[in-house]
Amino acid sequence: MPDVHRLTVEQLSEIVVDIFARAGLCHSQAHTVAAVIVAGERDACKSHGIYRIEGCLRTVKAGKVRPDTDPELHDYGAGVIQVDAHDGFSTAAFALGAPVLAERAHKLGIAAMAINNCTHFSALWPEVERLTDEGLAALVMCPSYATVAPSGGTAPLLGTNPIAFGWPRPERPPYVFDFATSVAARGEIELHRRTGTELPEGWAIDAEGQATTDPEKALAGAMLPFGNHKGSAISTMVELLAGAMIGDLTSPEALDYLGTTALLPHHGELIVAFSPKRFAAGRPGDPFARAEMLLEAIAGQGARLPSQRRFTARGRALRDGIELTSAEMDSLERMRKFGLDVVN
Ligand code: NDP
Ligand code: PYC
Repeated sequence: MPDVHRLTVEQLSEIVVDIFARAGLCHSQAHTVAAVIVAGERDACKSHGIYRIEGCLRTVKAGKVRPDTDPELHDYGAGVIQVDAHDGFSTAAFALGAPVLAERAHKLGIAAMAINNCTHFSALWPEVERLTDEGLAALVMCPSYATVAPSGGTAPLLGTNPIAFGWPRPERPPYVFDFATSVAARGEIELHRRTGTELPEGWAIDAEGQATTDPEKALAGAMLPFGNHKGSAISTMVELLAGAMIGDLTSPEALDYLGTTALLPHHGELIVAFSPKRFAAGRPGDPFARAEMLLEAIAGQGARLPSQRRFTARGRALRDGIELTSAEMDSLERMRKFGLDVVN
């Protein structure tokens, strides 16, 4: 018999919210954290799905994230708004600030939101899609903790520093890309470690700076930026804009603060929203129609657009349910029953 359990999005959400509520998360934290984790499973993004719950619980237990805090919005009517997460999860801070960010971008053409003092572990596309749903283009980025060697370097310094972009499309899912600026997300390496599979070549170096395909050695050594010096430079930009510029921790500082990569990183996040209508005002052509010509030309060559796999997985999950293995169901049940006692 196949080892597959099918749950609806609502069923899985109920379980994950319950786990977090029992672990002491208040309503806003539990619901927003559960939402991104369930969205990860729904969209077949396993590196940021239910396996992250354990890390959340460990970070709560270590006292490095406040489970019962509410974020605070600082808005003076300008193009930059700030949300202090008060050492809670970034997801609750984003949920508070997103409507104000969207309103401001529609009004001014461009607006930015800095989230400070947050624990951040999630994929960025749920936030990008929140803004493309409002007809806005969006750019989101954050540091992580020092686990990636700069191109030409030999030791961890940069984070896996994700960057994501979204463009709204009429009558279709948005154009969205979202990736780590390392060759792969650290979550992917952890999943290889758990399944005992070798890494593809070129992902990481060991503690002596030698190339390795062993996930244990990679985790003890350093990951590599994608595209050599190009990924390294984009990753550095993320440190500057979403770390130094917003007055929050860079990846090396985030690692110093935690002292370990076994807990989820604490730092800030930068979200920029653009109104294509405002930028294109007075210029020839409709920006959305022109974008369609480009995107259709890309797809017309047989190239797949980023997020296409994810949207297909979402459609399947909404139709047939989210598939989890018995081991995953057991793990959820254990976390629900024993809460913070399941983690050290
Ligand atoms: P992937 O390499 O799996 O995917 C990156 C992007 O490229 C996705 O948008 C993906 O779309 C797209 N893509 C993949 N293959 C193709 C292809 N052949 N043609 C066109 N597009 C393609 O992502 P990563 O492993 O780098 O990152 C995974 C997640 O980890 C991200 O969501 C990121 O935000 C998150 N992350 C979070 C961190 C944090 O600190 N919070 C740190 C690092 C990563 P599709 O999904 O449809 O395959
Ligand atoms: O997968 O690289 C990663 C990651 C780091 C923090 C959250 N996700």
